[in-house]
Amino acid sequence: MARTKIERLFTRGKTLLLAMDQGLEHGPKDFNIDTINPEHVLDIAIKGSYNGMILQKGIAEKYFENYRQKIPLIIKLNGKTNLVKGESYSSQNCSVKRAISLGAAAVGYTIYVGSTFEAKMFEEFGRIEEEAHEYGIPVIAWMYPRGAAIQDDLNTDILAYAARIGLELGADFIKMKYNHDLEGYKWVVKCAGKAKLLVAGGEKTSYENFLKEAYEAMQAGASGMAVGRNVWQSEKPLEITNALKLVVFEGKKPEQAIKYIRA
Ligand code: FBP
Repeated sequence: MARTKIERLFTRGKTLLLAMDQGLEHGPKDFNIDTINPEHVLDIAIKGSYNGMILQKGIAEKYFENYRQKIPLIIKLNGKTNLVKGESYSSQNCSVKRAISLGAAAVGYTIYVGSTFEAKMFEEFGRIEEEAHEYGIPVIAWMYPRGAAIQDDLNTDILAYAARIGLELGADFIKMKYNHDLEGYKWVVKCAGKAKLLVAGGEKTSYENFLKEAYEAMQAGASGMAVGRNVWQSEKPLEITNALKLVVFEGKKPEQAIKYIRA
């Protein structure tokens, strides 16, 4: 088995990834006349020196060629729309081999922990994890508790369980939501063990809230963030990026970092 190259996604042991798979997950409502063009968001990723760009394969195929040398690519191998109701299942739509031919430095896959389709996602993820590691690339698992069995998807014990499952299944990175329980989240990070925990951004909120969330996540021991809407839906995507970098890479407090966003 090849040695998994995870270092290329880090800056001084931490990472900041930009995600743009929301067109599939949520639909065009997340975008405006500028951000609907993938190149607009890719330019933010380059100018902001993100450690990686998360895309579905269709966007990578048609837009990533000119960015190939500039930023590591992470291909999300599964996805779903928000049109289908009921138990959540995110099906695989791209192979590891195809992702690698597109230049992927890592691959990602969402598991809805607690869904009645959980076993199916474990199986798909198991195959992906083995194949990706054969090629020597890391795997990011979006570990999202969701389904009728989950009463509170942000419950600390549930998040801790989801993080542990990610470790047990072989993920190198576990991407999950933050639940504003700083002390409890330290346990969540511990449960992820040697898998690196990355916090997802979520719906757009104020700069203050976003930076506070990032700060708390880092205080809890997270290895970084994988964010989307809070950056590219912002009127000041590069300024919020710079503020976020101060928090993630330099441990600056939110009230210090926010000064870098001009009024
Ligand atoms: P955001 O920072 O915009 O929330 O993006 C992170 C992410 O994990 C995306 O990769 C994905 O499209 C989205 O969140 C899914 O979130 P949800 O399933 O909660 O709608």
